[in-house]
Amino acid sequence: MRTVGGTLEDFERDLISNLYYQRGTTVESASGPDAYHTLAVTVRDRLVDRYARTAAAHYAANPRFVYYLSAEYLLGRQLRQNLLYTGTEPWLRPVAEDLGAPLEELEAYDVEPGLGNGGLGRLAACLLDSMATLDIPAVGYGIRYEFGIFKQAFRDGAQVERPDDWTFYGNPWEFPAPDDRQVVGFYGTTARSLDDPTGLRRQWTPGETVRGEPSHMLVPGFGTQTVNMIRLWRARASRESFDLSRFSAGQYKEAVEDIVRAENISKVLYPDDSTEQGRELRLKQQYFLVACSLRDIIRRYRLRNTGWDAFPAKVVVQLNDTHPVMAITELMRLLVDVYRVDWDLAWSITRRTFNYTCHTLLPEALETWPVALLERLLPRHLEIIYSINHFFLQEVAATYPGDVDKLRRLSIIEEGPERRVRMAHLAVVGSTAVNGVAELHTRLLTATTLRDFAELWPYKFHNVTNGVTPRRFIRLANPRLSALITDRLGDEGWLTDLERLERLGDAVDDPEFLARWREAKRQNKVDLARHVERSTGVVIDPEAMCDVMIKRFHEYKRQHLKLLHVITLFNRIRENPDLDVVPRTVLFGGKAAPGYHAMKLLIHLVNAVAEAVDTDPVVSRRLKVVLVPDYNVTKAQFIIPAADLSEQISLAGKEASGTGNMKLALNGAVTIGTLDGANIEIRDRVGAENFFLFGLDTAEAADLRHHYRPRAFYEQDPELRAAVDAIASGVFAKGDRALFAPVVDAMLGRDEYLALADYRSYVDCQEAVDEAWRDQDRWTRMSVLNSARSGFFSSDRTARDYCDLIWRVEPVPVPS
Ligand code: F58
Repeated sequence: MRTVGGTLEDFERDLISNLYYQRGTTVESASGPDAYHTLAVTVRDRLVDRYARTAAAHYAANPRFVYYLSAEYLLGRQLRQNLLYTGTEPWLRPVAEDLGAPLEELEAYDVEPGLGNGGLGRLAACLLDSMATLDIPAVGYGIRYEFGIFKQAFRDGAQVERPDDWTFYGNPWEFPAPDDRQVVGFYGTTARSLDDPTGLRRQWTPGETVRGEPSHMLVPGFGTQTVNMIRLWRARASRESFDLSRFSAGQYKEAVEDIVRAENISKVLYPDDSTEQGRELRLKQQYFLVACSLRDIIRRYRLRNTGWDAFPAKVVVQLNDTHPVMAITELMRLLVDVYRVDWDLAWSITRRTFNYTCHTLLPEALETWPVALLERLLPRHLEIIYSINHFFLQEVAATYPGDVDKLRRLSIIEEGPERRVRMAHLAVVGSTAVNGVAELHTRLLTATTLRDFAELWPYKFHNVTNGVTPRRFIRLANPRLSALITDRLGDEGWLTDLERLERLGDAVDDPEFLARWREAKRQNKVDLARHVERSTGVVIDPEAMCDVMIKRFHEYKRQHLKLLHVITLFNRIRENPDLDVVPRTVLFGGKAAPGYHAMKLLIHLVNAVAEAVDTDPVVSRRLKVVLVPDYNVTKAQFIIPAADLSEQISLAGKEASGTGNMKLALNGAVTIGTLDGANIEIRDRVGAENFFLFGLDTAEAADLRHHYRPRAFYEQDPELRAAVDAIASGVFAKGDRALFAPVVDAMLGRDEYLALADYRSYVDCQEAVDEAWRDQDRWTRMSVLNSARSGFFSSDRTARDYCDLIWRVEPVPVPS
């Protein structure tokens, strides 16, 4: 099915033609970017026919569509993916030769669109991939940030952020669609609608308008004909915004002011939710995304449908966290004010249209917006929120008569010195279904963060455990292991039916298979070593255990706990140079938000420890520490296949799910982890004997928090003390005791995430890891079983769960 018609000769002919007519050049004089761009459009064009047939099939079937609204997408590189999905992958080498461009160089131009921060953005990309693969009619909506997630570099070990100018060479994967542009308003005033006696319909006159210009990227399914799309909006000033008279008068800055203001909306992805700065711009982004997307959704709905009654039957909107939740008020505004639908009917339509996925448990990560800001920026939406809240609280009061505290807790408005709108509450009130992203997460969500809502509407809450696409995260990332698996299982069917990996379980008694498995891992480590040496200069030994911690830097994820372990190993080897230790390469990857000073300092410390380890002749033979710069999807695809040990060490009850944990297990890394997020489900499936468990569970952590004294742990445990003291002593800062003092103070002061409490259990568990590693047969069996039993964590299963539990959509096959 994955053939696209045509032969290598056709492909080569198109390539030369595209090079000539699109880039205006020839093979002899083509530059690297010319070659890349030409190859990209030639591959892309092979998806266009499928895309057109998908649109036709959808038009004919008039099905229910899933509209995925997300402020973030981390799509990863497109070239290899689209080669694979069009069946042209084997041609890459001959074609690169034709173009006279080394493959590595071609790939280097394939810049990933970093339109997201971390797991939430990558989950969106995995779900789109799976929906297309399952023939689900779906569109992803997002923002086409001009600058994506910053590029991370290190200066003397400290993180510095550089802008991500990802479209510098152009983006061959997108199609502009200027005909579908939309106009969005901000600020202004509202007034009564004279013909509406209820006062619920009002008129908004915005004080500023901005144009949203869409472009789309194709989202092909694997092994099927469906090609869906992701539509990204870019903010532009309306044409009238350019003040020609001012320009002519030499007032250049003033002449373009409005243009700059408008275009700032899609200028940059927010890497941080902790600073006050730019809050208004961020809210503008959020509203811009939902306003453009809803207008587009309505436009699409009206192509085949009339009236509003059928709207929820044809449209289901999934809100990826609270960032697009203003869509609830925007749909109400459009229905009530613009299309003159009665409030009650509009509300019923709205609630049946939306669903909300929550991705956190940290109360500080639940978005709220100051009422005063909304009043200025989106005055009509604030009125609508007040009305929604009014009717909602009436309902609550009827259910719990006299319970004022309940009203206060449930209200969409948070009272206090500064009144704020609680976006998660608006999301729950305005949605049919609310879901957490792993079983523990959903349980804790309904028991703590959203408990009052879960009591009020228990039927609204669901769990949909996250997943990852096996196409990108094993087939593309790890071709060696994929080939071995395909060889063992007979065909590539496992790529769309990942539970078939289970059959690898039989192979653990086959020494030849185990040897091939181990060899694939070793080769992957050789490749990784080459990358690491090129990007950091550090030479790593492919025979050493590859111990990997890759994720955003955040206190709750506890990179500092891993570092305490590293320093403990460092101390042990220095004290006893003959100690029999398992050689390890500890590989960190991740960015810290630019305003998150504690985590930036920790990054600095990781680099400092890495240097201390590397420059110690005795230690460096057994231990290496590397912080791979600028961790992103591309780097993940290099690192994950080489990993032996997967570090999933967040404090229990803090990580909603994690998805890196799934990618690593799927690629045969064994996890050391706490009972947190999806670790629990991974352990249940791979078997307790193939998982290194340590640390407090959620209930124990919550208990300890009440009377926690980190110093007590520090004082009782000499190794812990030595590790903390080493940081305090300045050995990692050329004697400067002040530099990393805040890290020590945070540990010994509050130690918010109980790292010191979990230290002993963690370090001892690492001993058990070493012991297992020493028996390479045993380790390889564990590795195979981790992979074999990870089938559940395919995002195809996740997408199916959403379809069954929440979306109630059916596949629409696209004919060849
Ligand atoms: C992540 N959230 C969760 N947020 O932390 C992770 O456990 C989960 O597996 C994943 O979502 C997918 O469900 C996450 O990535 C962000 O990136 C925030 C976006 C807004 C700015 C601050 C970071």
